[in-house]
Amino acid sequence: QDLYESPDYFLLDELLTDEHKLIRSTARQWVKTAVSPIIEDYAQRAEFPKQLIPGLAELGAFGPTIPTEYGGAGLDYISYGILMQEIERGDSGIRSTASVQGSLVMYPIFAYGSEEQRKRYLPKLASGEMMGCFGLTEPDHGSNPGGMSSNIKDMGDHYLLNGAKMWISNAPFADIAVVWAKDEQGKIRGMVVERGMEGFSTPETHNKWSLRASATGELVFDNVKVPKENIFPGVSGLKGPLGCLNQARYGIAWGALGAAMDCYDTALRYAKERVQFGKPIGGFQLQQKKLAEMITEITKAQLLVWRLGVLKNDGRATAEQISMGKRNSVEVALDIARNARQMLGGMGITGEFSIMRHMMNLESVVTYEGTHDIHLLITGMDVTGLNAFK
Ligand code: TGC
Ligand code: FAD
Repeated sequence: QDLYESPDYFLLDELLTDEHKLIRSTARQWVKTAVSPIIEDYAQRAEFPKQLIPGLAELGAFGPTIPTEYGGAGLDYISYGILMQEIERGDSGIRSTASVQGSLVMYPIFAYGSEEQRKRYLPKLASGEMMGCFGLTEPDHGSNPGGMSSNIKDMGDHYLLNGAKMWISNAPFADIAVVWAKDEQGKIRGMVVERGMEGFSTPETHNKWSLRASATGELVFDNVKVPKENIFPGVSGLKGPLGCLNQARYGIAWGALGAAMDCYDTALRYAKERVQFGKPIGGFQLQQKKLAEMITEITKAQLLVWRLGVLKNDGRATAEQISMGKRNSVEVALDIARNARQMLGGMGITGEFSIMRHMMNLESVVTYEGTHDIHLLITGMDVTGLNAFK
């Protein structure tokens, strides 16, 4: 028995396996019982609910596609997408924590790390015993990470790391950070920096109106000695961090739809119950237009992400297709959140309902992992062959 209505206008459940549906109902149950009752309070207080970490780990949300021999869940990409969808139905900030841990910390260690690095970090990250963050963005280099100024200097038996990262999810409490910095040849290298290393600090970012239940911070490196065995041997260049972003952006393409579905479900229920001028507001054409457009956009986006998942399972999804999926889902979700909020009138701005929180969260989701504009330019370049970035 499902816990609440879930839009499935085109019977897409028929495209899912029994395992996918089991993963979905398990995640849904967990979100309903562990996340929904507490999340508004944590968001209002701007605090990350750390007690959710073991539950996320148990669901397999940390490294869903990482092989089981390293502690990952060994699932396919549709399962990964479903997990992100259900978690973001609860809150984008909680999904962020899972995205960062799985796609931006575990994935690079798995894909670019040495066997020793994999064994040292992956099982603890999968179980949530160790938490990680991902440092790419800098104060002066957001959309253009290739311009980064963080750097490492070869000192013989170790590297000396200097620089700063900004807007880093999970930074205030992470045990390790996957950090990208340029070597003396100007090549971008990835490495694991551990909390406690001298010269490494993680000041928290305050006063966010968005993603309030997710902890955000800076990473500051002041002559940090990074042992050579902490550098990823398997990659150099911007394709290293961008390869991780493909993984996370894919999850967001599914995740944002979870937030959209929650807003739609809430608005639909409210429209049937709220009476004005003697009838439910859902009986007025203007409100029906909003609901009809919401379910249409959700359905189109569901089909897109499902197909993206199939391509990803086959190893055929391109970075450009993932960009289109991320951009479309977040735009759909943000439009739906804004319209759903209006449908609830004054009640829409309160914490009694989840819509305003989703709406504010999605303002970060539309910016991080590549802004709306950047993903449009990626599609533009793909179809024209012409680079409009610079
Ligand atoms: P460009 O010259 O195009 O490419 C440099 C090298 O990278 C390769 N490449 C990719 N590889 C894998 N996946 C991709 N998506 C790739 N895109 C490009 C490319 O083939 C090339 O390789 P090689 O071997 O020739 O060197 O790079 P550019 O400097 O022109 O930049 C391109 C651009 C603007 C698209 C890229 O930099 C970009 O995507 N910018 C947006 C930055 C971004 O998304 N930052 C996200 C930070 S992390 C984050 O936000 C986490 S939020 C987490 C949460 O809480 O959920
Ligand atoms: P800018 O790059 O300065 O962009 C400003 C505006 O200019 C945007 O509208 C952009 O679309 C536009 N613009 C930029 N370049 C072009 C162009 N060529 N053509 C047209 N328009 C352009 N980063 C991490 O590394 N790790 C994290 O864990 C992480 N978590 C985050 C959590 C939150 C809550 C937020 C808000 C951000 C997070 N980020 C993280 C950073 C995020 O990825 C960046 O904010 C994002 O990439 C945009 O960079 P910027 O903020 O510097 O904006």
